[in-house]
Amino acid sequence: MKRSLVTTALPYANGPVHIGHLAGVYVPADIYVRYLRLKKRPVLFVGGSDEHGVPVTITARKEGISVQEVVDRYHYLIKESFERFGISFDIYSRTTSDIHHKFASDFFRKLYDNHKFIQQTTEQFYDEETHEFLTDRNIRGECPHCHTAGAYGDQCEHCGRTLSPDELINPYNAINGNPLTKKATTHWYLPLDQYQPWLEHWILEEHKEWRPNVYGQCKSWLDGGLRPRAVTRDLSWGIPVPVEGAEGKVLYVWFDAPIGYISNTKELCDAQPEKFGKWETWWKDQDTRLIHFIGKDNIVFHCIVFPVMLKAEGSYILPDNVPSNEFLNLEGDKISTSRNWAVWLHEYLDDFPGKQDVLRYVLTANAPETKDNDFTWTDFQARNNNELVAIYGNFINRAMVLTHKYFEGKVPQRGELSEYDRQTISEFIEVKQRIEELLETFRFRDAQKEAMNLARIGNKYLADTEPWKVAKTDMERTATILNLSLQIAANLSIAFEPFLPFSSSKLRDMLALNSLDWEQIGSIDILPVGHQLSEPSLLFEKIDDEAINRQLERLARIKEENKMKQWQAPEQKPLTNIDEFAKMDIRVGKVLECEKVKKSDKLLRFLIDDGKKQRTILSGIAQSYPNPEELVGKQVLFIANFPPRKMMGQESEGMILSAQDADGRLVLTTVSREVRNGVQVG
Ligand code: B3M
Ligand code: ZN
Repeated sequence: MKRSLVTTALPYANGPVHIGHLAGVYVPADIYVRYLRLKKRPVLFVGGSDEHGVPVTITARKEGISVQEVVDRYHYLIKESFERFGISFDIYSRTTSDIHHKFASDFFRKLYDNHKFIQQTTEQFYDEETHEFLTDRNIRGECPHCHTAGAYGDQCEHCGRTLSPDELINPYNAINGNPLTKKATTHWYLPLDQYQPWLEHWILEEHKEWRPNVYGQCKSWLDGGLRPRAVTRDLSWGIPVPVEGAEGKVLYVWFDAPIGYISNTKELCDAQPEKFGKWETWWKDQDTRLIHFIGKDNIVFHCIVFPVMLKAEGSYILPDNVPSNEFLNLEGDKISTSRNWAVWLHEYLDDFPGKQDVLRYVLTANAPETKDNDFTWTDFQARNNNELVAIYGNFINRAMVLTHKYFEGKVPQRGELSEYDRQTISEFIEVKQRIEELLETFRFRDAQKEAMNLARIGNKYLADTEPWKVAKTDMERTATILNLSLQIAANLSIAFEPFLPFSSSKLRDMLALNSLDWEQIGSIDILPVGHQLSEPSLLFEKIDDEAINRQLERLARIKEENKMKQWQAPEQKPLTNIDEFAKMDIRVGKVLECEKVKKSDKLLRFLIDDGKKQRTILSGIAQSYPNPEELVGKQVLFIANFPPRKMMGQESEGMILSAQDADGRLVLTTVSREVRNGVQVG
């Protein structure tokens, strides 16, 4: 029997974790590991925080604290979030540990000694004052394309073009504004190109079973031709490059982070050898299958770069599968830590205490396994109320309550089975094999659907057989129905264990079921006759509109704040002149009437005293002024000499001037002191 080593991407300790992390990586991995454990197959589940890289250093600088403080704060927060959601790691460690530093350093040194790297010296941007080389993100300057100031060394956020720092006009240090010079620096590169033929065979020929999104991404990298990649950086935060003369250089974060999978395994095995054996067995024995759970932005590192590192080292096994998910969006928008567009796990638990399984359920039901998917709060509520509560919870509650009512909470004796009983049994008996097939092939969404089907079968069975009615005339039949229902409930507590571990354990408590044996799924003799059940309690609770609205309001608030934050004054238009301006007849007029145009949600109809006559002007600002009456009596600026034009069947004579605020709201322009109606502006 092959043993499985399951790893999950090491999240950057630069912020809390959110539902995207959980849905993409940690819940599927946890389902898989729990399943393997239930199948009694040897498995090791390794996680940890990625504490190197540039972003943590930027956060530290921004907040005026040390990098160590940043990674400490988030490492413990992330670790706790995972624990609270039942992600059952055997170890969750961190890449700042001494063990990891030494291990990654030795790994590098071995490749170095065996001449696996190429060494190259290039000219890079340098800050003479702070004595540091800058990463692309930390270099800013004028965009060579649209000439916006402050474009980043890797991209101009204004025109969206990808840049390299060399293209920037007058590059400067983004952190202190210092001008930059060029200086020569030496780095070590992993010659990926040399491994291209091997990778093509190993992935494209030998791993056709990988998910199409993973296989496809690898193929396109390979088709594009691989190039050497630098595995060192000029930075002070990280693992020092263990080579003479490499002072001030550290291992590139993507070089050391995947080694974290190995060093964390070593940390665990060294601490508890009797329980977990030797770390080498997990990493070097051909009977281990290595499985990396990751998000799609990490595919190249896990399918190409890390395998090349392992291959170059020579004594390691290679990943057997890399079940990577696509992305989960939130209410239609990409999840973003910097824009606070996320549902943070620690906040979710404050808002929905005890409802870990609800989130696990919804994230698996919507898992972005084959394409990007969307998390919405209304779907969350619907899945809880209509599936977990109405089907699974309802079934369990009825079975429990009725058994207490008619049989003092003891599992009653089954009599002869009816045709319908037999049909029900035959339906759920196949569920085990189907769930297994789906889990073995990493189709967690469908696997959970099968488990839910089992609950559906049970719920339908009770609804159809109506034991509460039968009990009036036939206790023997009632006993049979409830016995079967309780057996299905026991089945559910096992089948749902990988997906909803908290509810499964609660259900087993209710059923007073101590054992947990996966192989019993499909059996109708899990609970012996006369077995005393515990008191019933609700397995799931309804989530009301109020709780959902609170979440939606929070997101709406964040969206508003982001709009304001991201706003930038628009670029100046091309030069014009006084003659062009003089053609515009801009005047002041007083609002006499203002009302909504019927059947239009955008237009307001203004009646204006323009000093000579009353004129009607239609203006598309209704959404910014929900109470148009408030504008009556105000003086506004308008262009008087636009040709009249018809809108929604009414003629508009001119255009009222308004300013568009950062949040998109339109604000009418006016004069700072009352003037005569009809005066000109210029
Ligand atoms: N920390 C990137 C990420 O969180 C990186 C993963 C490392 S896995 C070895 O997406
Ligand atoms: Zn630009």
